Amino acid sequence: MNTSGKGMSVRALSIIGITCFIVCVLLIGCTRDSDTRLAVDKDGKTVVERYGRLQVIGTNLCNEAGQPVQLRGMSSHALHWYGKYANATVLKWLRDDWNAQLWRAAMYVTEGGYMTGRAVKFKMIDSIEAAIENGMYVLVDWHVHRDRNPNIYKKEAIEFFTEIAQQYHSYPNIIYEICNEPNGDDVSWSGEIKLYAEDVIAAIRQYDSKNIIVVGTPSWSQHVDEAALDPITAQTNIMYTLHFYAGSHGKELMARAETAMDKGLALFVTEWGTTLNSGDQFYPDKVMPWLSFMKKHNISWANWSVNNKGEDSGILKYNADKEGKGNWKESDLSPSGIFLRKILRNEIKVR
Ligand code: IDC
Repeated sequence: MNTSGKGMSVRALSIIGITCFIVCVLLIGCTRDSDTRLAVDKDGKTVVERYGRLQVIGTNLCNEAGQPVQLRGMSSHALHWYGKYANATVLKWLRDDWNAQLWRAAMYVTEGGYMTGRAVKFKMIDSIEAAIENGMYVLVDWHVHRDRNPNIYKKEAIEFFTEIAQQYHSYPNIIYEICNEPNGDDVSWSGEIKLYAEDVIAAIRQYDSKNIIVVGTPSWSQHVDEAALDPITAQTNIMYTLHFYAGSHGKELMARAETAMDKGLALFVTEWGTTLNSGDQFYPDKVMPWLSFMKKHNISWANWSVNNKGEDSGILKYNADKEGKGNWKESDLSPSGIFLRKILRNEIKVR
């Protein structure tokens, strides 16, 4: 009798033990999710309040405590065309309804941007102020694109970043992105981009010794492997830009990214699209492997982009939210917008 009673209790104990173990695993899983994937947590703390000053350790972006983090959020379209969304109301909407932790403010250098209209700088300032107000991180993007070689406007870039660093160095929200997409066969990493980067980084570091600086890489930020052969070693908290458009880029680019990480580079996908690199057509199925890849490697990202131009990569339908007020209904969103919102809200699971 006694023995069988003992047998029962051992069995009962082991069932209780296993159940506790499963519950603990689930709880740890959920805690990890709520810690790493919420713009605002259940206690009302914003991501910047929780993570503080970011730092690069090895190939990882880490919080102030040294734990790897993955930031996820949205990019603006060109601030001089669609700067109406660069305000605290839209960012709050992106934070609270979309669960976005990050805003990328894309300030084009040419194509009607900074070089021909310095007033666009105030859209950048609005973005930074809105991000600070909402406890979000903000990528301050010097959007080299058609101008190809960042050295052409290096003097202006140095002036611009010096001013931003002087004004905002005390805010952990700021992430400097010093050249979006250098491109062209004559614009190599060691011959052009690295030299530009070293000068701009030195200018920023005069005032801001800590905040992360992300450096563009050759061929529209698709050759992180070339930067990995000759990285910037004089400074810390440096990351490298990787860009992809899911309809155009797949395994080959992921392999290049892995090569770079194996060599010790920390990567940041400051821009990616659900479309072809032209911005057309929508490829949700081709996005999923990329999202898994970025989750696996803890690579932070911003999706292109918040606009109502009617392009497939834009999250708003043509002419929706003409004034930049946020408060979007599902009927305001493009297919890409509906998809992105679900990804950010963790309603589509990324494995
Ligand atoms: C595109 C915009 C488009 C605009 C064009 C101007 O989506 O509306 O007319 O710029 O040059 C990038 C660039 C980004 C591009 C985007 C899509 O960083 O500026 O935006 N893209 O083509 N790199 C790869 C794709």
